[in-house]
Amino acid sequence: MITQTHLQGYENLALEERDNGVVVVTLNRPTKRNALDTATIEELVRFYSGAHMAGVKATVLAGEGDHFCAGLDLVEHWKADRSPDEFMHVCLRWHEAFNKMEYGGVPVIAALKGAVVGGGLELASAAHVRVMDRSTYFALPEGQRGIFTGGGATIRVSDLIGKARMIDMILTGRVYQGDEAVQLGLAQYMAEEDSLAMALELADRVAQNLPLTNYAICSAISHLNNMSGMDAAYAEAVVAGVVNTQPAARARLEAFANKTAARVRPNET
Ligand code: 1HE
Repeated sequence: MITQTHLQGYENLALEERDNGVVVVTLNRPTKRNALDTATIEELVRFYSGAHMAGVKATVLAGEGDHFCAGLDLVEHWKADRSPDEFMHVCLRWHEAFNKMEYGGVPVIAALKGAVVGGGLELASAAHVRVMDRSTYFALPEGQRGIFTGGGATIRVSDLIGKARMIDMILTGRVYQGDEAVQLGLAQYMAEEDSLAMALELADRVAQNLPLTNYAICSAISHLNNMSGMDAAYAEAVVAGVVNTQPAARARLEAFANKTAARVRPNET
């Protein structure tokens, strides 16, 4: 049961609770191609900061309209004529939001379409799973706009596709799309029909995992990857100590021992 107050009071995000603890979080400024203004970032901070405690089991992150997200709201940024200090703090709020997504323990499955560009790609990179479709394209137009990434692309996009490709994207404005984008790692799935439908299917499956297991997958792995190998191995053992002995896991282990649990089989070809 999700705490209902946690789903109320949003203007730039549309939240839809499904019956299995999954919440669809939709960027809801289609006339602005879901560009990220400061108000949207604050709503992402609020939602993802409290999602685990509110009982959300998984989220699908989507965009209203034809495009997932056009990145930083360039018009707001231009009009505000910010000082370096002000824009540093804008970026720190982006990091707050995206870190809450990546490290918050609640699975985030992004349903991508159309433009996933600039800060839109930084947002998508903070999701745990990305599903694209044939309309989806990825770019970092910052180089051409006379600016620089500030929402984590230097880290997360580099993690996905490697530093050299990330540098090429921002330097030359290179666009990736189609199967090549999946092969490079910008998305894990290509939906031939509808990325939202596939993301919902994945979220339904993920929501059946035990919450503590998902918490470890969607928080500990990112933390462990920031540590030295020795420390990560130690911390992984500690996490496994907690997760692998959780009482809720005993029924699942017993089902395997009793041969009533599903076996792992190859996909049908
Ligand atoms: C926007 C934004 C935006 C659209 N900020 N308002 N991001 C970019 O450089 C991408 C900029 N956007 C585009 O290239 C295109 O808008 C799209 C390819 C995404 C969509 O094209 P299209 O033809 O469907 O729409 P449009 O006519 O360009 O825009 C429709 C409206 O959305 C229009 O507003 P209107 O009030 O004149 O109707 C646009 O101004 C508005 N719009 N994109 C503000 N980004 C922490 S650092 C992060 C650095 C970055 O993210 S750099 C931003 C990169």
